[in-house]
Amino acid sequence: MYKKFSAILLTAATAFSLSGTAAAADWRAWNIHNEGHPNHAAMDRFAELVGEATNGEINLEVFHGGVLGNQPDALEQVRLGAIEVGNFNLGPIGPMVKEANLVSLPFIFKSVPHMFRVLEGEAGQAIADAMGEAGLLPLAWVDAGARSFYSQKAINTPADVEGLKIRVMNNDLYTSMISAMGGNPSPMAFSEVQQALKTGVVDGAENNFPSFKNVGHYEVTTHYSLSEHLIIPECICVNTAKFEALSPEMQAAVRGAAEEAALYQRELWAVQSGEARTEVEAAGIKVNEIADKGPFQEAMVSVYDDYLAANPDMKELVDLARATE
Ligand code: GTR
Repeated sequence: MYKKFSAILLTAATAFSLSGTAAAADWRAWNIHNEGHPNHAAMDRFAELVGEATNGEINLEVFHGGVLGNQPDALEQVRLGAIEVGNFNLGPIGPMVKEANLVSLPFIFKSVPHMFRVLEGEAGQAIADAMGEAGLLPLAWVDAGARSFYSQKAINTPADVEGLKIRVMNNDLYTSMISAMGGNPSPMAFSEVQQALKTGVVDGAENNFPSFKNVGHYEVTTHYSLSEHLIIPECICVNTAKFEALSPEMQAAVRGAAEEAALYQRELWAVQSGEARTEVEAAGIKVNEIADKGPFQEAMVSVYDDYLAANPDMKELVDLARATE
C-alpha cells in the first residue's frame, strides 16, 4: 500500500515537474551572430526545443549580436553562471581550458569531417571533460567551417602576410601563428573588426565565409584567400553547475535539444556557407585558391615546437588528433 502510494506520489511529482506548472527557470543564452547567420537561426531553434522538451520549465531567451558582451567576457559570465548558455567558438576558450587549445593549432585537422571525428573520439572527450570542469559544459558541437585570410591583397604564400597587421581572436596561439609568418598580430573583439579594417587599423583578418559576410567585413576588404589555416569547432555550452542541478530527465531534455539544434546548425551551415561565398563574390570580393598550402604548414612548425615545449602534456592530444583517420 505504502509502496503504491509513494509510486503515485512520484508519478504526480514527475508530471508536475514536467507540466510547466512548476516555477519555470529563465535562462539566458549568449550568441555573437546577427540575423542571416546560420547560428542565429540554430540558437533560436535551440530555445524553442528547450521550451518544448522541458514543457516550458526552462524558458531560454537568446541574446544575439553579442549584446551581452564580447566573447571572452561572455565565457566568464557562463563560467560564473551569470549567463546560462552560449554558442561559443573554441578559440577563445583555449586560454581558459588548455585542452581546448588542440583545435587552435593551425592545420591540426585535415578537413571539417576530420575535425568532427576527432571531437567524437577520445581527444574530444578529453576536451569536453576539461571544459565541463572549467564550468563550460559542451552539450553539442557545431560547425564553423575553416578560417581563411582576407585583406586588400591576395595572400598566396606566408611571405604575403609579412608586415601585415592581422586581427586575431584572443588566444596566444593565433598571435604566434601570425608572427611566424612575419605579420603583426592584433587581438581584438569581433565587434571592432569591421571598423578596424575600414580605418586601416588592421590590414586584414581571418574568418569563415558566413562571418566574413554577416558583419560586413567583405565591404571593407577586397581579397579572400583560401588558406583554411584553422578549422575551429564551436559548441552549445552550458554552465556546468546549473546543468548538474537539473534532474536527470531535464538534463536529457536540454542535451537532446542542443543535439537537435546542432544538427540543424550543421545543415544550415552546409548550405549557407556556400551561399555566403557566392554573395561576397557577387559583391566584388576576389576569392583565390592557394594551390600549395605546404609553405603555410611549414611556417607553423615553430608554432607547434614552441607550444609543445611549453605544454608537453598537450602532445598526447596532438598525437591523438593526428592518428585519427
Ligand atoms: C566567428 C565565430 C565567433 C567569433 C568570431 C571572431 O566565426 O563564430 O564566435 O569567434 O568568428 O572572429 O571573433
